[in-house]
Amino acid sequence: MYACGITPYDAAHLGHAFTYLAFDLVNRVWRDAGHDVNYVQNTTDIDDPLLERAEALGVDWRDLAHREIDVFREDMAALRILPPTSYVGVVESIDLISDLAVRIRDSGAAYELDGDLYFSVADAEDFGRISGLERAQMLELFGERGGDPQRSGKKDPLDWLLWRAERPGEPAWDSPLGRGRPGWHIECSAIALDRLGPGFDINGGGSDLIFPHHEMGAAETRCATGSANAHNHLHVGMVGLNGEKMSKSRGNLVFVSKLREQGVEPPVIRLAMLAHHYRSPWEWTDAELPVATRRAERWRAAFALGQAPDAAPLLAAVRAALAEDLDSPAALAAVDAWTDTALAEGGTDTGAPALARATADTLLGVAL
Ligand code: 5CA
Ligand code: ZN
Repeated sequence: MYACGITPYDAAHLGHAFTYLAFDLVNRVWRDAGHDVNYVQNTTDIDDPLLERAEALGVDWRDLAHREIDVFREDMAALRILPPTSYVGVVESIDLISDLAVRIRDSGAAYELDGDLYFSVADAEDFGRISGLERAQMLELFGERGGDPQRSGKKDPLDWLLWRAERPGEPAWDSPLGRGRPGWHIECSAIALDRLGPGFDINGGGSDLIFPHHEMGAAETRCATGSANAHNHLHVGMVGLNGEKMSKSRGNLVFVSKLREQGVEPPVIRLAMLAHHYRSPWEWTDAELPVATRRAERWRAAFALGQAPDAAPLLAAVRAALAEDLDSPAALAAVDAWTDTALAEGGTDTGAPALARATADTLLGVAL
């Protein structure tokens, strides 16, 4: 499994956490089923937004990245999001990335423009298969999400950058393509191909990455290897605040680290997110935390009972809910139902509270 990781120029917000929670549920379901999971996540530790923010703050881009990576990993650990098998940075992968760009160039699907290397969309087989978008929508999103449809000299406005030749004042690395740095999509293609090979099970991230990122990345892998990168794509709904997608560029953020500083318990944050299905976009509001806090209190009280109703059916219900496209709201409802009965009527099973607690902890990552 490959999940697109953060660009570390700002602390992890609830949108990021919600995306990595979805992958964490897949990881937990697979492990529960006895699979060995190889889960790779990149870190975009060199890219335009990171350089721009570092310049605005007057700090070195490497220091900014290290600092934000540390905060992100602490937040993820606090939320009991199991770490990937490997976190792979772009800076440590420059050779892998430039090698893949060379393979694409040698296949004839790329061309040079003033020292930069572009993928020619005309050579992308099945372009649009992942996003299902019309060309006009593609052009709009490409412009909004890091692309350069306006650049003159390209064969097609949708052609995308594989390798950016060195610019004065920008970091650059030596490569067979000359000194420069990678374009965005190729980092994920190269890292996934190296660590997982083509044909791995799940590739994904937030739904803001469907186009252009995953469409263009899939085209790169198909061009270089002749096969699909992943059998399935998983895209997580956007978390918003005040009617807009929560995003670093808009600045309308609720940070996981801030909530923790304010004393909100990590399992409460996790419960608030689990109340939303991973594919649905939703808005963070002030109502989230009181509901999650109350739920945590009731679960905790039930798990502390000396005896309760048999929890084996609860374990089965949580497994069944997660098997149904990671239906976490249904899983929470199953624990709520067991909790309500346990607190209202008690029970006779002395092992049940521990089994219920272990179910919440192991499958849902809610440790109470
Ligand atoms: N480094 C690239 C991916 S290679 C990137 O998109 N970084 S990011 O820091 O902007 O986002 C990290 C992850 O969080 C991505 O999977 C992205 O799709 C997801 N994400 C960003 N904002 C939100 C949001 N508001 N709601 C849900 N997921 C989000
Ligand atoms: Zn990515």
